[in-house]
Amino acid sequence: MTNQTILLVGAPVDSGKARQGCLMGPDAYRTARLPGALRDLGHDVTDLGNVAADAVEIAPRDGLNNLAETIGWTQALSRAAQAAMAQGLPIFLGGDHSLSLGTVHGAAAQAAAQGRPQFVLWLDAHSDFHTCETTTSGNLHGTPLAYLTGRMGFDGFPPVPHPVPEDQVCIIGLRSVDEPERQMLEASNIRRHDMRDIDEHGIAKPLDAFLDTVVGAGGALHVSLDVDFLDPAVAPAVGTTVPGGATVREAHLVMEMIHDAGVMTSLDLVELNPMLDERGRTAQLMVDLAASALGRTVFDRPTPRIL
Ligand code: EXY
Ligand code: MN
Ligand code: MN
Ligand code: MN
Repeated sequence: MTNQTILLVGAPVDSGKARQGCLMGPDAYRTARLPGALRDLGHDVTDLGNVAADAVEIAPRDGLNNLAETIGWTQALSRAAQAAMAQGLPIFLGGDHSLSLGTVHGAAAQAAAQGRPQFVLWLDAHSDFHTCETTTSGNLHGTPLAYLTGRMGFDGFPPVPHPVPEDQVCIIGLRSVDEPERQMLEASNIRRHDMRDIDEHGIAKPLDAFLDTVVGAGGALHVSLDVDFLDPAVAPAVGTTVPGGATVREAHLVMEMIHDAGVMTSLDLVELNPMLDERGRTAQLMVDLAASALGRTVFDRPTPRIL
């Protein structure tokens, strides 16, 4: 794989849920040496700093938390994603998962401009498939996949002129799905693999099938990696831990296969809450996973740094 131009885009979004702390995520990734880890692999890395949310005035809506702020982030991050994708491969340093409302919106617009089909790989314990009408928590980090696949119920958000087709979305890692999400998922063509599926068949087979589809279509692949995809025993720094998640090696294998497929065009690192971390180990694991997705192999891992 040739060296790539990588743009780091800080997205300190904390509006998608009640518990605060994800706004510190971008600096935790910088402190855990994400830029250096990618440069060590030979990539050209530019840190574009942090995006700021647009100021949006919209009446609060009952049952939805931080609506105006989240719309402001969606607008700003969609523009930032389109601009960065024109220059290289952006890595969005989150920030909670509501940031993907904007990053994938922008990525899909850029892919459409290039005439490439957009694919999305969602690595998450949750399906994040609520609309503003079905959410009971009111936390908008639980909604991006519904918005991005073009569902109704997102009044006030930017229109979605390039919805990602359902059969071009694959969720891996599921183990916490709310009833309305389950019903909508079952009525959809979204590819989904829960942890039982992974236990029974392994993680490589469904991922390989999806990546083959992306490669065959000449697609652009956006990867959205939620910290809670991982088992909380190895990744405690997230507010929405669910036991029974991916192991360190399963997660690395996913990233290594993504690298080998050569189709990743953008990446989100989301939901890291440094307030909940233990000596930076979750931040460090996320950095190592990003490095695997960008070409680090099992044979060239450096001796771990002691944080
Ligand atoms: N389904 C739950 C809700 O809507 O509140 C939990 C969503 C958690 C979303 C996290 C980030 O993946
Ligand atoms: Mn998520
Ligand atoms: Mn999650
Ligand atoms: Mn294959």
